[in-house]
Amino acid sequence: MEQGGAGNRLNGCLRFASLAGRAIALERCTQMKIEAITLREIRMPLVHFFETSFGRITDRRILLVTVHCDGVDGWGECTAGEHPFYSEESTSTAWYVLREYLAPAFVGKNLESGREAASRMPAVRMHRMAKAALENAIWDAEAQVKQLPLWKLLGGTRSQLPTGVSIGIQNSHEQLLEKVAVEVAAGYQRIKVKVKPGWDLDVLEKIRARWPQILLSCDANSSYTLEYLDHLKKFDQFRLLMIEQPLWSDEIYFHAMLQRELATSICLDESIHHARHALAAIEMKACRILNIKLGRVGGFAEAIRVHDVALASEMPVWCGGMLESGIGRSHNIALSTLAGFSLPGDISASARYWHEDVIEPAVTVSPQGTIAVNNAAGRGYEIKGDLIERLTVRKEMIWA
Ligand code: OSB
Ligand code: MG
Repeated sequence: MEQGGAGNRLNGCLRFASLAGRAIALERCTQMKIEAITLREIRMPLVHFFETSFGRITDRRILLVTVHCDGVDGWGECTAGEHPFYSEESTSTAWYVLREYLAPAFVGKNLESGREAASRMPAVRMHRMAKAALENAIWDAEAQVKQLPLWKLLGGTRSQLPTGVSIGIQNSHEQLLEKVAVEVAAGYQRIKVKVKPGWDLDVLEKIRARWPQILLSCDANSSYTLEYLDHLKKFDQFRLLMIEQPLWSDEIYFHAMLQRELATSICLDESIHHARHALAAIEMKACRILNIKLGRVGGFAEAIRVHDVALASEMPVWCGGMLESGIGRSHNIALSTLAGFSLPGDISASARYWHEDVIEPAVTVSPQGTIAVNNAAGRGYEIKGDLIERLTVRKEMIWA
């Protein structure tokens, strides 16, 4: 709904008309003018290091985006890592793309919705985590303007979310088993461990011996090739819920070849950037489960499309995590309320990552391993502005 002059524009409000002396809601007017966009980088030390097949990290450098639109601030988190190892993006490349291309295309513009923002992204190839940070901030603002919980705006229906944990590679098997014990005792519904050649069969064997019944999966982050076929077949004995992204990060077809040889279900993470990839993977039978990450697919609009494609094929999905601060975490929670998110997600409690999270309340998980979705308008968690200021190491405001 493009409107005429400024006087005609009613920003972020319910428009009422008085009819026969009674006020009735005519329409929800959500024209949002983006006055400015703030980019900031915060540094947050992790409670415990996190190690995958591509390395160990102890401190996060997180890029946050704030869209300022008449009285409402929408927040988005960029899930790019410190280094371009999980994907080609990093905190620094996302800053560059947001600063030079994405933010300038949106400041001074009127938008109705996060979905519209997705359709108006400038023609920058890839850099989906940078785009997602901005698009998701606009959805966050839209939910506040409409006074709706973000999860309802997305079309979610679930109110109790099954939750799992992702446990990185540790210094020793003993240290890993201790970590698993802590998370099982906390009630998490699914334990996922990182694997790579040299940290796989022994580890899974020890976990299974001690916990024969838990829902267990593993994530290789692309650390195997088809030369490991016989080795990967040995994973079948552990009755895993899935093996996540065993092969190359840019491959779908060869995962289909591998899936035919394994009893264990493959779950794709890195390979899926959008709904067409999801459809291709489903058609090729390259996996039986999909991990959906907001940043990897470029934001809420595409994440919903990936979800819809999977749901139509009855392929279960779950929400992946990228060691997010509370802001990204709250968005992951909102996404996980969609009907197809039937498997436990990596959306675990704030305290597993941070001494103090940047949102209030912190995300907590019940002894049954669920997160209760709250009904407050917007993302459902307040921003701790003072803490974020203290954690900020660089900040730039972009005006029209
Ligand atoms: O592959 O899921 C992954 C973290 C960084 C990069 C890739 C991955 C992960 C995780 C962390 O597994 C999940 C979490 O946020 O707890
Ligand atoms: Mg993964």
